[in-house]
Amino acid sequence: MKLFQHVTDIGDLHTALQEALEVKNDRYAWDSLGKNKTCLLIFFNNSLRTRLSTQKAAMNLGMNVIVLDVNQGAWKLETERGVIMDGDKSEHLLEAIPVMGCYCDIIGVRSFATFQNRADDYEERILNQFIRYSGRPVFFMESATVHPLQAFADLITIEEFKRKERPKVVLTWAPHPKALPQAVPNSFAEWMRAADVEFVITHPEGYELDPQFIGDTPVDYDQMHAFEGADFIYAKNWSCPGVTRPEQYGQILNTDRSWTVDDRHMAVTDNAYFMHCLPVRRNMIVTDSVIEAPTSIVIPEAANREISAQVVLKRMLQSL
Ligand code: AN0
Ligand code: CP
Repeated sequence: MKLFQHVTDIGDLHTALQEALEVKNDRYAWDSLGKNKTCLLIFFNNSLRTRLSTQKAAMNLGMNVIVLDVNQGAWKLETERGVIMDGDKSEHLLEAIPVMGCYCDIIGVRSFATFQNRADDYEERILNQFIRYSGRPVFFMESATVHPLQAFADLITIEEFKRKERPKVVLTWAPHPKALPQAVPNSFAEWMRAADVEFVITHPEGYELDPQFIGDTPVDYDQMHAFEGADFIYAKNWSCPGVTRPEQYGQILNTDRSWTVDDRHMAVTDNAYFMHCLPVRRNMIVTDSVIEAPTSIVIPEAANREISAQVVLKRMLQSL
C-alpha cells in the first residue's frame, strides 16, 4: 500500500478486519518488519490520540519514529506557489517536502481544513503535494477532508461490539462552540457505506455532507426519529460543508443544545453504544451521564487507533 486516504485504499474490508484482529491478538508478531525503517509523522495541527497511537503502532513493528510539529520549531512554511516570499514564511513546502522524504521511508501527515476556501480544502492541496513530492508512501492522519485512521478504528470497534449481524449505526451532528472540519464525518460515512451496517445520518438542515462521501445514505433531520432502534450512536460536530452554498463553508449555522446527546436520546435506541472520536466537549456534544455510562465505548474506540495504524503501517512496510 502506497497511499492511505480512502476506504478503497485498504481493499477488501473483511480481509482488513481479519488483519486488524490478528494484529490485536499479537501486536509484536511483526516486530522485525520495520527494522531500520523510519516513520516520519508531520503535524500541522494538535493531536493526542493520533500522535501517540501511530508512534506506538510504528514501534510495535520495530520502526524508528520521528515526529515533527511544524508549528513548533520548524520554519514557517509557504504553501502557495508563485508567492513572493517577503513575509514571515522562511521556507516553501515544495522544498520542505522532498527534504522530509530524504529522512524517512513512510510519511504520515496531519493538516486540517483551513476554512478559507472550500475548493482549496476539498482539493486536498497540502496532502496532494506530499503525495507528489515526498517520494514516499503517505498516510493521512486527518487531512482537510478525511480521517481514515479514525474511521478504520471505528469500524474495528463496531465489529467487536456489535450484537447483531447488521447493526443500525447512526451518525449524529451535535453542537460545538468552534467551527470543526468535516473530515471525521466524511470518512466515517465513507467507511460505513462500505461496511455491512444499516447507516443513517442525522443533522440540522444546512449541514449536508458532500455526496462524494455520503452517497445515497438516508439523512433524517429528526434526530430522535433517527435514533430509534439504533445499535451505535456516533456523535460528531462539523461546520457547514457548504455543498449547496459554498459561501457558508466552515460556518456555524446552529448551536441548538437540544442536539446534545443525552439520556432522553439514548432511551429510544436499542440500548445503543455511544461512540465519539475524541477529543469531546462534555455537555456540548454529549452529557456526562451518557459518556460515563457502561454503554460508552469511547475508550476502546481510541485504543483501536493503535490497531488501525498498525495495519496501515504493516501494509506499507510490506510494499516498500
Ligand atoms: C478535530 C476535528 O473535529 O476534526 C479533530 C478530531 C479528531 N477536533 C477538534 O479540533 C476539536
Ligand atoms: N481522534 C483523534 O484523531 O484525536 P487526536 O486529534 O487527539 O489525534
